[in-house]
Amino acid sequence: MKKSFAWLLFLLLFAGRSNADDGYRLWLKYDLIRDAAKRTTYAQSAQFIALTGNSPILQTAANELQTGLQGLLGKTIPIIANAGNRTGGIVLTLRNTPDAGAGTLNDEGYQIEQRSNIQISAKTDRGVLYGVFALLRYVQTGQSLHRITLTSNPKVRYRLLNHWDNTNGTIERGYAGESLWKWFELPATVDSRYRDYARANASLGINGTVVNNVNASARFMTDEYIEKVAALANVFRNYGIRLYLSIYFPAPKTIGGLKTADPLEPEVKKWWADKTKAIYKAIPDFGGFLVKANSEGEPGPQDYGRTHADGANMLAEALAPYDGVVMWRAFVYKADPKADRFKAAYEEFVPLDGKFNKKVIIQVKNGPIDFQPREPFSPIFGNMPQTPLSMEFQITQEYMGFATHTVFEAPLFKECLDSDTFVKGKGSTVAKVVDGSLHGYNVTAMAGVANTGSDRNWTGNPMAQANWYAFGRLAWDHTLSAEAIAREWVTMSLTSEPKSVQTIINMLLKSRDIYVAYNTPLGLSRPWTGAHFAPEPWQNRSSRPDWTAIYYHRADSAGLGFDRTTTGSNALAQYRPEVQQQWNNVETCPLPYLLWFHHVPWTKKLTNGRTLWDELCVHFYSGADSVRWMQQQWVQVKPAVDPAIFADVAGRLSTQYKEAIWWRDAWVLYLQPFARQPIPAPFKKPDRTLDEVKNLVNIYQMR
Ligand code: GCV
Repeated sequence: MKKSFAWLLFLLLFAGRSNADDGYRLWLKYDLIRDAAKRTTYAQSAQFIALTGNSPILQTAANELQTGLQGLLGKTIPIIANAGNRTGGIVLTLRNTPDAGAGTLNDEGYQIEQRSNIQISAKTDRGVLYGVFALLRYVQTGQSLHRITLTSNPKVRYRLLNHWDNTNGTIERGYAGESLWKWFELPATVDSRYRDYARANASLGINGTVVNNVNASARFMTDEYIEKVAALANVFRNYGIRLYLSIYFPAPKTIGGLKTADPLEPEVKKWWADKTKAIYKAIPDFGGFLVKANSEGEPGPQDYGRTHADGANMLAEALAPYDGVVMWRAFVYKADPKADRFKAAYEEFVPLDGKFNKKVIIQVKNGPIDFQPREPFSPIFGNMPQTPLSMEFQITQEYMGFATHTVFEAPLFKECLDSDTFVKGKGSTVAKVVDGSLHGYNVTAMAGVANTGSDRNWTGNPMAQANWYAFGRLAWDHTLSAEAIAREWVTMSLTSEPKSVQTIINMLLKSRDIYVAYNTPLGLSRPWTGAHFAPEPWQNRSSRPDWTAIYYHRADSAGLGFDRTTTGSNALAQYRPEVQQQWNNVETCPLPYLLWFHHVPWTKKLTNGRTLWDELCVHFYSGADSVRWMQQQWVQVKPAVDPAIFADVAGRLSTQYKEAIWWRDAWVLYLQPFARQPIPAPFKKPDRTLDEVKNLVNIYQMR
């Protein structure tokens, strides 16, 4: 009897959610706060919303505040034009002069202060909108508004999602359905989901979106598509989000009828200038161009004997009359069997430092290879002091188990941002390069390759919403901890029951290391080919050497790993001596990076006393076992989480477990003949053969 009462109480207090949550509302659920006393306290400070000023974004801010509070407090808070002498409300104000109290704010920052009213002030309407979402977050996470005083400025200026979406509705590396953009229907039909997409992003402070794939179609430069994207931009604008386009470098030829796309040819320059003008006519706040050129078969300026700088500067000149930028990607590598792909981007870009137009930002992936589960930071960071560098993270889980595996990426993002480049002495972190504080640039950016799609819950795996959330929050403020971000997301999206919140946070924070352990431990990388999902460490044939698995792990009878010291490719020389020192000695190199930089004998004793082979086995086996642990953790939170979401995640975790064992078996069975070592106790030899695992992979790769 007593027990059932307690259970009922628990449900009343914490199960603040509607039935059968489909995940659509993301972290903007705004379910009624069950605790009436708390509700009353919040309501006392939110008796009205006063909106001084007038702009579509300010109106959005007031409406969002009203919608959020309506859900959380269960009543409609009136929006009024002026607070006058009234107290106990929330006042949204634009303060343009620094002495008016917003002196410490940058253009998009906000200040929240409780005096007789709660004042949300900012220099721009976007700042007010971000302040509104911050206030709602406070309430959603149960924090007190009493004497709240909060000032927050975004640390980088351009905070963007990059969508790798194609004209036919597919998404390159998308695992949550089709593209959100319904190109066949646009511009006449404007799906209401575009607005929901915009508000989710605005709630995180994301202020730009590149809507099409970097492997771009020239069609986006046609009048037909400019009209379509303009319809999207019209929706995004009210949420402070600017639209950008990826461009196909030879577009002047393919759709412009020119004989060349040489960036130094006057007719090519004119074509881009005219095209840019047409885009701005349709989209006055257009953000600019994102470019993948001379990369993985995409054409670019080098096809005409020109440099990346020539190409980027030509586009920057076209953008000169407007407030737009060029984001030129540094993801390049040539098919040279003797070269080390690790070094390629640095070799092409660092010599161009100082040669780019001031409107150009070079967009650099976090690591030197390609979004691996764990990579050292790209050595470009810190080594182009005269060029703004943007961080490109991948939110979509191309190499992280797609939407099946639960991998919380905030620890990965943080690991890279907090890495020390030492370019200006200790403390010269990658984050300080990206936010411009190290080299004094004010054109700063961070981009995340989106994991959104047409699935009702946006990201396929409900837990992957946390990665979209984490990217946005870190783009705003890279000093936030992964734990703080996880806590916000869990509380707003899954449950507010304290024990369950903690259990899910623990699970999320460990999930990335768990994935690395069964997938690519100790600094292994790219054991995949085409699909980027199934293990294929044996893969030794491809159209290019750096698209085989053996190129990366280099397993042989002597050992495992890629020697990037002076006896090997010497890629380490691209880092400062202090960084080199951390990694260049096999005796002291931290284990997570060991095989990135060293070819290590199988029986070599590592810093923890185990041999390399034994240590690998510990990772493969304990990694797979830890997925079991994640399943157990998830079961514990069942009473506190929506049943539909619970079941969805539970199903994915069970597949993840099966696949983790698959990964473990593939690696162990493939590597053992090289290592010629027994599988150490207490681990058991896989109960299938290497051929059986290979067969599974072959079937997986079939159409
Ligand atoms: C958009 C990797 C991915 C490609 C992607 C490329 C890039 O190679 O597999 O799908 O192309 O990175 O970032 O340009």
